[in-house]
Amino acid sequence: MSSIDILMPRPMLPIVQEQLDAKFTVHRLYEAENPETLLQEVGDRIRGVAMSFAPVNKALLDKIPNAEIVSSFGVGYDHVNVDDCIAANVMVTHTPDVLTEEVADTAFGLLLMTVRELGQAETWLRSGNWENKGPFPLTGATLQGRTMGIFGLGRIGKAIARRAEAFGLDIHYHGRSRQDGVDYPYHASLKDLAHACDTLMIVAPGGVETEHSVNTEVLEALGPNGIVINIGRGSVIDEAALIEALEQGTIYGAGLDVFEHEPRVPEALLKLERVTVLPHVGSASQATRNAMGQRVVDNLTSWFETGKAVSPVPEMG
Ligand code: NAP
Ligand code: 8YV
Repeated sequence: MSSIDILMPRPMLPIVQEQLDAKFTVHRLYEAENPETLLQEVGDRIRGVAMSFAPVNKALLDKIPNAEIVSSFGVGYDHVNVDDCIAANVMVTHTPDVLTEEVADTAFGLLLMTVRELGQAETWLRSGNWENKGPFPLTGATLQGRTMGIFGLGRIGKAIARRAEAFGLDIHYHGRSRQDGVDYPYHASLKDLAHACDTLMIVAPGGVETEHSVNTEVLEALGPNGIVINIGRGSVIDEAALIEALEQGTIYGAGLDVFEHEPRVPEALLKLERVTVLPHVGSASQATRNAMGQRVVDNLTSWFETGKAVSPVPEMG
């Protein structure tokens, strides 16, 4: 397979780079002095793309007209224009399942941190306040008695629900349709879900369909005891509306692993006391990221050896 040319737009994990270098001829766009010149030189030879979060659309596909497959790192693939790929007859793959439990653990940790202000409590101790000023103030919120509304009850959403059940929380959900065999109450609209719960767990994918679906109306429906946790994609929340809702006390607090314009996080959000922020670390353990990287390699290898991918995105049928 060393005669097969692969494009790598951005750096990837060593586990990916080493295996791809051993199997294929890899062209690293990020190392090129002039990426456009590199694409002009090798574009016709490229048969596969290995990437993490780099945009893939018609503009790129036109420069690599013989591409057969885009192997994307991560389960979310909102950075890939799947319609453009289908039009160009290009397979798109992602890395589901191998990260599900890790991301659910992070989501639950983020929820606990947010409700009980654990990050703030640690800062209190580290900055000497415990010794100099006394105990950390009691938290206004508790996890006990909460009702969690899950927006996006898929693989990760269900793994979060299992954890929430163990903590005694009631669970409701919203998605595009009611799921067979799921007993949690279903809400056909996000606003109805927000009305029914006080803890909104966002684990839906990004993209145009979900963009800004958590807006002022939804936050008002969640109410003054409301906590928003976002482990899905930053684009799902109208960030300006969230900041306003937190500033006005429309909701109680928020825990965010993802943001609208990563890695930029608005100053106004960072100033708020009852907000916990994480730098998109949902899947970020070495073991899980390596498992995701292995899947990127396996998708490419399987495609070129057998003509079938291991984990195509659902739109591939
Ligand atoms: P999944 O199994 O496909 O679940 C996605 C869920 O969202 C499904 O239940 C689906 O239900 C719902 N959904 C999809 N499109 C929707 C829409 N337009 N409107 C409303 N609901 C919609 O995916 P997953 O493996 O659980 O991953 C979910 C997302 O988590 C990823 O797409 C990614 O953005 C995010 N993620 C974040 C991190 C992180 O590090 N923070 C890590 C991994 C994943 P219906 O089909 O019934 O609508
Ligand atoms: C990764 C993710 O952080 O899988 C996803 O959708 O958001 C995360 O697991 C991301 O893909 C890294 O680029």
